[in-house]
Amino acid sequence: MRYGVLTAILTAAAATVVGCSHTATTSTTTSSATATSTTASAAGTTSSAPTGPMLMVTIAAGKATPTNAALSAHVGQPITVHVTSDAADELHVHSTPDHEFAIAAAPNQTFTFTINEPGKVAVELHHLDQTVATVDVTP
Ligand SMILES: [Cu+2]
Repeated sequence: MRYGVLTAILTAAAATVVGCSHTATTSTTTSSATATSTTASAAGTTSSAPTGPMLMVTIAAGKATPTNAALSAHVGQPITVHVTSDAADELHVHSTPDHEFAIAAAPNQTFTFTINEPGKVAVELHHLDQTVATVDVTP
């Protein structure tokens, strides 16, 4: 007879967590077309930051690729997302702290970020509600 009470409590607890918490912290956008020059030429003089993984995202006619690509990176390693899109969207990196980038309807947009804590981090497109990649972050 007491099982009924227990079930009610568990049901209430399960109903709380839904979707991604959308903290409106606008992380400093140090991205866009200006930061592209260094990686292209290997003969550059400034050599310090090790290049991390790169993700190519394409958004066209309401569809995005890839879907949940597997990336791996180390803590603090720069991760680059290269986007070509025909629509505005929002790129959300579910790390702590999170990163949010505004995607324009334009080709060749580059966003770079780092993740400070180990774990699995989802990279989402908010308008299309799609996870384009999950980053496995190791120490
Ligand atoms: Cu999100």
